[in-house]
Amino acid sequence: MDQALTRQKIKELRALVAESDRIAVVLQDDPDPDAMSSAIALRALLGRNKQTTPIFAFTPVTRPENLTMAHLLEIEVAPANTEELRSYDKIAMVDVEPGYFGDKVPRSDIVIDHHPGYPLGVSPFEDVRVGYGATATIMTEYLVTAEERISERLATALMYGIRSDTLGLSRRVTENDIEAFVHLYPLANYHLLRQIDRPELPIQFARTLSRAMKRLELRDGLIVIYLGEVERDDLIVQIADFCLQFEGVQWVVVAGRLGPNLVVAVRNHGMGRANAGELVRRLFGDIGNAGGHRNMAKAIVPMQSWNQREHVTRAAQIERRLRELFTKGIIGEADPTNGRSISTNSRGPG
Ligand SMILES: [Mn+2]
Repeated sequence: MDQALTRQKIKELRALVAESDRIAVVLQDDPDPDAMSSAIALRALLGRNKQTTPIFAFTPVTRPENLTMAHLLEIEVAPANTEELRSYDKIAMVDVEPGYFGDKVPRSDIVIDHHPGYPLGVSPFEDVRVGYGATATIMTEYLVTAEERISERLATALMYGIRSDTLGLSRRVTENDIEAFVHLYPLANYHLLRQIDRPELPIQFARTLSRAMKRLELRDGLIVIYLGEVERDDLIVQIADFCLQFEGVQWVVVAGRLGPNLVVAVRNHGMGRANAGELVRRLFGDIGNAGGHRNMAKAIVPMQSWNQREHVTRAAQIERRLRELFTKGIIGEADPTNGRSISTNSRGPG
């Protein structure tokens, strides 16, 4: 950690903010743990509370783990509105940059982020550390350097933020992220972390799951399951993670119908060239939202668009067709000469 730089930044930040300023912290849509934890860390660093420094986002938190986190750690994210934001003395952005919002956010005074690809020199205070795995790491460095007390709640939030942005310290993680994580470790509350990690499954889901497990078939290292109608997105994701644990499994595709959409979660063990994110973009980019990383990806396709392209609607047919698509897709991925890469403007998870 570069303490001299961080110390300088803290000085700049504190000089910019007047005691009487009302500050709005604006987060990316559907805020994630890194964003939420960074927001409450900024508040702590500036010695503020939720009245003087509220947190906003244009769309609410939706992922169940993130909702659980917000609930257990008492992080309130209010709906943002351009007009209302104008009334604040300062606008801060953490884990996101002005370019993300376009005209929706009237001004930006403070930007702390780790995402690449945005122009600098837009806001009076900027600290963008593109190499970092999480904004929560930057915020932890601020708090440590400023010798601020890190409460149990804040430590738990920041640790969860770092962990979720780096997939448990396995993706895009730097020494700095690990150092911050280790610092937070003794301060965090493990009981709360466990509660955030393992959201309860609805009891009626047991039946859906048992039907799916009965059909489970491993072919070419690939498991494909279509769950039919599910009530929550994370049920699809949890089953995908679960199936990846079976012996001999290299790829898992779990899909379900959530409201009007077909949601497809993809996992792999990351061997060879195969890239889950590229694969879902290639398979579903034309009819829905698809993206992700090497080892995990997701597609959300309106059922109507799926029907128009695939002409299959019965559960067994959907499962069969998904297997066909992915079997072909994975074999295609393994052949480097066939590796088309399609660009996308989706940020993907994280
Ligand atoms: Mn982040």
